[in-house]
Amino acid sequence: MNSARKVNPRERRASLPGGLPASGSTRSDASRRALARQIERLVGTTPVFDIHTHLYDPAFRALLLWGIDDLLVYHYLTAEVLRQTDVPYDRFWSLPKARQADLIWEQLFVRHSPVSEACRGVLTSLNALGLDVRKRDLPALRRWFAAQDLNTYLDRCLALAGVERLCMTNSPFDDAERPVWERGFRRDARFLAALRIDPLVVAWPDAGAQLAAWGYGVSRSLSAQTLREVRRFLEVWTGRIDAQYLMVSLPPDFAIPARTGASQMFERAVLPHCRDHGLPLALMLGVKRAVNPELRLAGDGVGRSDLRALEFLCAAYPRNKFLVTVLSRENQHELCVLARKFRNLHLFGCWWFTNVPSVIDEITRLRLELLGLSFTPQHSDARVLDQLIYKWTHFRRILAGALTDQYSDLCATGWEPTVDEIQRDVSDLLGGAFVRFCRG
Ligand code: RAT
Ligand code: ZN
Repeated sequence: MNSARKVNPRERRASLPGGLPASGSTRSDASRRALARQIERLVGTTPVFDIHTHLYDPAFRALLLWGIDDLLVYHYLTAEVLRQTDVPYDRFWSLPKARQADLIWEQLFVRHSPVSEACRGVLTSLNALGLDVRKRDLPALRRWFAAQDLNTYLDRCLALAGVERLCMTNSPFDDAERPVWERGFRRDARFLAALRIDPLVVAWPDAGAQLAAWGYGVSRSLSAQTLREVRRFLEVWTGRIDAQYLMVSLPPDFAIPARTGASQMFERAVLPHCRDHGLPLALMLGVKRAVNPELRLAGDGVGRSDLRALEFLCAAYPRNKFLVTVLSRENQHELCVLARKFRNLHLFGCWWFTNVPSVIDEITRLRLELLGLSFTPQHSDARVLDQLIYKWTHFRRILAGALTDQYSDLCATGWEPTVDEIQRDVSDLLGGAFVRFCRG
């Protein structure tokens, strides 16, 4: 990966089509193909800062998931397999991971063609790793993964995905994760932290009971003393993990200002904390948790969010920075319009159910048309290391297609983007704009 490839000035001018074609469509088609190739190369070789994943620094050991069985039992695939079989839910969950993976392989890859985005993704990753997917040989795949050394494999996955740095999702409320932070460890500089605070906002007073057990002087009611202690908790964890931003996912009906605990928690603890530390707050809007609890992690759904809450936040708190993604396709246009109104709002990612090629293509084009380059079009949300490969391979292809159309339209006006200009723009889209927003 080389981000700022040096280009000699002659190549820079020569390699791009120059404005309106002088004569006939042949020149224009050739110009467009050259432009497409150039953009494909730049998008394909620019390193990514993946701003939201569920991967862990290797120091967290077993929490960093990788390999064929974890790829297969990804919750996007468990949702699909539990439609294809009539295995009772509790029977499925009682199976060991490898047997769940067997069932998923059999049902979603062997008995039916693996055309869904989550299925195809497994194959993209395996293929990029040099494995022969035509053989449909799961035991052979397992043998290959069993022979990998994690550290070497980690480097290889990051290189194949073109990911330079990534943000984890770090929750002090997670009993597996918390003790690792408390013990301390040597950080891998490629893995940055993001402080996830859902329970504080959506599960008070249960979260308060946790804080009390950890020695914070909180009560059930959000008294001034309790909110001070919540802020102390945020201080401690922001410092401990060196958080790049705070993050929360919210249901479609989230409202603010409102006479609710969540609203108070935001206005009197979370937002002041973020302001004091100059940290953005990432809001992931529109998730309906546990629509079908029998599916466990795969059981969440989507609803159209009331974006008046976000409008209020951006307008009432101009000194706060909001990183926002919405889960509902129906919210995407409204969200772009809001982002045009507020410079403290940075859109990111095609989240979860919108992370499928047809919807990514639509959302990315809409954002380019309405916002230019001041957003971050994608994050991977990878939960399994190897997924980075497919999530970014698939996305880069869509981004290159959308950019080719945008730059072609520019060329048609007589404006000639240079290679350096396109490289600058692509670097912004793949992390640069995010970094600037966080610093600004
Ligand atoms: O996309 C996912 O993996 C979801 O399960 C969620 O984790 C979501 O991304 C989230 O961060 O809440
Ligand atoms: Zn996520």
